[in-house]
Amino acid sequence: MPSSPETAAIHWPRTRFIQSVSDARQFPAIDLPHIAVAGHSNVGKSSLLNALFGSKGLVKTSKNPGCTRLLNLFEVDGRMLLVDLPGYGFARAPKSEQQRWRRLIEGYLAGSQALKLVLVLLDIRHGPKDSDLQLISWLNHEGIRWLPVATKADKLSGNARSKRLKEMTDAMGGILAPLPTSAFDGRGIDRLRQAIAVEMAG
Ligand SMILES: Nc1nc2c(ncn2[C@@H]2O[C@H](COP(=O)(O)OP(=O)(O)OP(=O)(O)O)[C@@H](O)[C@H]2O)c(=O)[nH]1
Ligand SMILES: [Mg+2]
Repeated sequence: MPSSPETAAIHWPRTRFIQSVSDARQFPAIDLPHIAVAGHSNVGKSSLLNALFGSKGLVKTSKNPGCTRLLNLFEVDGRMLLVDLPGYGFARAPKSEQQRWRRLIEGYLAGSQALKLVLVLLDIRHGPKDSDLQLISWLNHEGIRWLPVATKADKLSGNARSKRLKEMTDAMGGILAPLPTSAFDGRGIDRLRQAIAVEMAG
């Protein structure tokens, strides 16, 4: 039976770590479309990747912001490369380090021909910050597709969650509503795999 985006999305059976790079020019020559995971430091980028991969420890996470300092590349099922980016906006890091991260992230996002989709992660407890809105406006300007993803959805319930999602949608221009996810209880993870499969098929 041919696999539709929906059936192909349910599992990502073969995920492997490829390499960490400290400069976007060091990317290995692997001819696969890229999906990057972007967002503030500590928003839950690496944890979300572990949830998508169905693994506990493939991607390193930490309660301390600034855990991911390089671009970490993962190949999923021979179909795509997932790129875990360092977080932006970690004010306590030394200025020189912040600048290095910024150059690394921007160098990658601006220069990658293979980049097909950016997951823009937003903590459900906070609205989008200026740096998130700047990223979104830049992605729109460059014509790079992006999907908003609300992380840590286990932290808010019921009305508070719906209200926050609506506020986030409005702040981002009112077109795309963030998909609520939790790396802790797994909600939204299947739907996110499906949304990615649909984007990759389109
Ligand atoms: N409650 C809750 N906590 C989460 C969730 N996802 C991540 N966290 C916590 O948030 C903290 C940061 O998680 P990471 O996945 O390392 O965040 P990151 O965005 O990769 O951080 P940097 O690499 O520093 O930019 C850790 O303490 C995680 O346990 C979630 O879905 N729910
Ligand atoms: Mg990380």
